[in-house]
Amino acid sequence: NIKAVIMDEAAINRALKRIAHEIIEHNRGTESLALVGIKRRGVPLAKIISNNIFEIESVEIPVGVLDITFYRDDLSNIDPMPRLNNTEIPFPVIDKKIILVDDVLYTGRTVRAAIDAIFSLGRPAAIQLAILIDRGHRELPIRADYVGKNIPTSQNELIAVNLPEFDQKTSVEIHDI
Ligand code: 3GP
Ligand code: 5GP
Ligand code: MG
Repeated sequence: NIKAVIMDEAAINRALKRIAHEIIEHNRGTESLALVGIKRRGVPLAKIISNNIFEIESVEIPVGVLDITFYRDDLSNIDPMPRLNNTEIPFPVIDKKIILVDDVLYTGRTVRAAIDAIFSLGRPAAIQLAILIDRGHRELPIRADYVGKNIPTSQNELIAVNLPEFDQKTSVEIHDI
């Protein structure tokens, strides 16, 4: 049950360009940077950010993929512990500045699991977090370094992030459950 469109395609593209600039500024360039998208929708976002950085700096930042899902025994039951399914990180994480990318930041449990997964592969120089939407309701001391948009939500609202790989449109919407 859709309540409002919060970002259209132009707004999403502007936010992802700004985040690319912020990443370069914050890290004083692109040295040692690597992006890791969290499946599913964090992956196309990480690729767009990598493309945006290439347009600004002419440097190709590698993109890895982490698959962290919440175990569900039915559609309404989400296990509080997210579990790691799959990693495709085609570069050594040792001494890299890893930027995790996800669509929505909520409790922070997915990001915690992602940090664990990175550390199981080696010791990075740093881990940073880029997120398209921060919807609040954190249950862990985790915050994002780069935020597309803060959207305060209630627990019975849902943020729909629509991206071409998975959806017929490009937008961010608020829904009632
Ligand atoms: P996505 O990463 O492709 O967007 O978290 C697994 C998937 O379930 C996500 O897919 C996300 O879109 C969707 N999802 C929607 N609402 C929720 C929610 O409240 N909690 C979790 N864990 N996932 C949600
Ligand atoms: P967290 O682990 O922070 O609670 O939740 C983050 C993960 O759950 C993200 O990967 C995101 O895809 C999903 N998620 C949580 N809430 C929402 C939401 O309202 N909308 C969407 N699209 N995904 C959500
Ligand atoms: Mg996600």
